[in-house]
Amino acid sequence: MAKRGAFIVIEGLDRSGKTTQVTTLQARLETEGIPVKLFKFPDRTTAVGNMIDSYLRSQSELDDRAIHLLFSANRWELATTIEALVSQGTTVVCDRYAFSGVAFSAAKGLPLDWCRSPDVSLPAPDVTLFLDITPEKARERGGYGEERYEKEEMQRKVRDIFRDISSEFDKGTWVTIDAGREREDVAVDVWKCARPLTSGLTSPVQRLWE
Ligand code: NYM
Repeated sequence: MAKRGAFIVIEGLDRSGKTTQVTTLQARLETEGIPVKLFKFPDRTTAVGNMIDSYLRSQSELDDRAIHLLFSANRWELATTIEALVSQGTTVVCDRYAFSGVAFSAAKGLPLDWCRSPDVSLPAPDVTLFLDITPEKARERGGYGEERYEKEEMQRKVRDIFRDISSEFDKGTWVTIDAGREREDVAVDVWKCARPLTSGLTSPVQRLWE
């Protein structure tokens, strides 16, 4: 039976070094000769992504539920591409996914179940690596940026919700990594989790929250 590629999601709080880790993992996979494609959500390049970008930069206002659905639509518009790549043997690494969608919207006060529902049945990651950092450590790294949500109070709530979400998954599919350490040490842990998946998988891609 032909093996498929892995679907690896890296989630994390702002200032957790997520983008660095995603890029490092991509480079490592390439060095090992494993076909890899990187995705990042929100993908601001699509028509839906343009609306999200404008909202995040406070250039437009949207109802909390409307923006939540746009974030989800942004994933759905790429879901078929992700699945096709994985089934052709490419490993897909994704910078944020549905878990960010739930965590950020629920932190604004929307009900958790409501937040989850538009993302039900998306391709489920084989593993989600959650880069965890305390708001104190994030502050040491120069604090947050200028976009919406990049405030300490919000980040605290988001962190709590990520923890709630993580408790629904078993240890094999959700791994919390202490991202408050040196980037090289974090990269070692990321690779340790990703490596077992790189020899290919035979099980079909699962559906999220089904
Ligand atoms: N974000 C991201 C959401 O609120 N919902 C989502 O579904 C996703 C994928 O967008 N603060 C938020 C989290 C971030 C912001 O992400 C932009 P990034 O990784 O900074 O571009």
